[in-house]
Amino acid sequence: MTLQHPPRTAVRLSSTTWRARAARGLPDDVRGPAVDPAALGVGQVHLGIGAFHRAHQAVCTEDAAAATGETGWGLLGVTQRSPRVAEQLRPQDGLYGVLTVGADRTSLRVVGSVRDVAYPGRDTARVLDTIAAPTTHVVSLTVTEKGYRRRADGGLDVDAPDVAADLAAARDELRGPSEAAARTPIGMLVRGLVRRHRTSPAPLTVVCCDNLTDNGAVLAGLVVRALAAVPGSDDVAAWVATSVRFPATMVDRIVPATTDAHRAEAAGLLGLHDEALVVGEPFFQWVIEDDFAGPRPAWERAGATLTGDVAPFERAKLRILNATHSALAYHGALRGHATIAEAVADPDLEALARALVDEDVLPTLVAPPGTDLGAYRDEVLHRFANPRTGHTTVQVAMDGSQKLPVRLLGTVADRLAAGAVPHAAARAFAGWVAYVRAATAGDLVVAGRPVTLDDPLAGVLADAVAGPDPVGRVFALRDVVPEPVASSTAFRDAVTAALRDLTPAPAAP
Ligand code: CS2
Repeated sequence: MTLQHPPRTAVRLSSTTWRARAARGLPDDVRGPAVDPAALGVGQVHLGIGAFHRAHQAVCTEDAAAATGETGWGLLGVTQRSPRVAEQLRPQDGLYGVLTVGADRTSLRVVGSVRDVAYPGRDTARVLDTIAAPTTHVVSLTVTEKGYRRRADGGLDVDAPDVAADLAAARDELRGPSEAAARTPIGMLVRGLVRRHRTSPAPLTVVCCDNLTDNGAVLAGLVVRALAAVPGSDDVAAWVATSVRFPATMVDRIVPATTDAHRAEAAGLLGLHDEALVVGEPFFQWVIEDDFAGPRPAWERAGATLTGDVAPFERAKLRILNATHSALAYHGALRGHATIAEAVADPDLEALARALVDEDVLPTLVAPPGTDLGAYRDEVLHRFANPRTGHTTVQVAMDGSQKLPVRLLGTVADRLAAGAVPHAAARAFAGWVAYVRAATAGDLVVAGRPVTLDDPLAGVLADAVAGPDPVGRVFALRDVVPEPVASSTAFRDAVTAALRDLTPAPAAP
């Protein structure tokens, strides 16, 4: 049976329709906000209000508020380049559903912690005012790897026109409010910090929730670099050094793109149409460095772990979960598998994922306290196998040039430093090169649909893989393959050999 998008006449979720719905009684598998949304004031600004944040931190923030009874932890969510999420959430008074799809149970929860949504193209002034407000204590981010605008050496790309425009606006902001629309998340953050310093320099905590190694320190470094490029901002930089904290975090929940079938399923449970629905697996993990400049939601009362050292959790998650995810996505798509669940059910690909972890990743890791990494690997593969998630290989395959250096090449560098050639990691990397080549040549069809390359470096990559030595040309891209991996002949040869195995031999004449 094909589930259809609910009819346009279905009543839309909003605070009024939700109240009426709840008054009629809810089925066991549907629940409402844990707090009264109307009673919440904004205490946190979130940059990058995509599906991941709404299915992860926004839920935890609401549960933390419910656990303590505090009413100051509502969220102002900020979109990135498009107003779409604002247009989905505003007519719904910020309410949205999270459809949790377990292998054998589905449930729906309406979340009310997002109290306001802003689109930088229109609402930059409001976002800056809210970052500066003394009632705001936390700014958090999920803007994806590419959102940080890092150069190959990890520094901020201050010469990129949009970053430069934001830094010029930050300079204006030193003298008074600059209302120019922010063009990058880092620009929005830095301008917000300048405004806060100018107006009410209360301490602030900036929580990076993206899949980057040492994400807190990385973000702090980008802010410092940005301010160094803003003449006259020394006082702001000194205040940031003393009064703004950047804890590291590890976030984990598989959040596939919402489909019409999900919307229809949610509408069936809720009896209301939800344009802002997000979907997640049952698993949830959030490990946060306990390093805050001021108040924070009591996230530890809502399932998060506050700890002194996030690094072992973050390394294990990036190198086991995210790296095998990518390997399954590229190799899976090349074999025509539409979903990660189908890919991991393919015995060859499950063997590749296990080899990657067992041979190359585990020797580079220190187990986080209380964690058995073998059991963690099995749990991850079990989560991937959940057929209800519907997470597509093509979704995970996106932005490989930004993701692989973080999730795979650290493992490679560590293995090479230990004198080993990481052959399983080479196979994973070769899968990406083959995927890029097939997608840019127009040769990749998954589930009957042609796949094009979705990557900020798509043009450069297409050029690199079109010629006779794709691996050598990709290794020459310093934005993608940094030293010392780039100069390892052994690793390059292993990738070349693995790519050869992935390339069908030309048909006999
Ligand atoms: C995935 C992640 O799309 C991807 O690159 O590997 O989004 C993954 O689902 C999350 O990190 C899980 O926490």
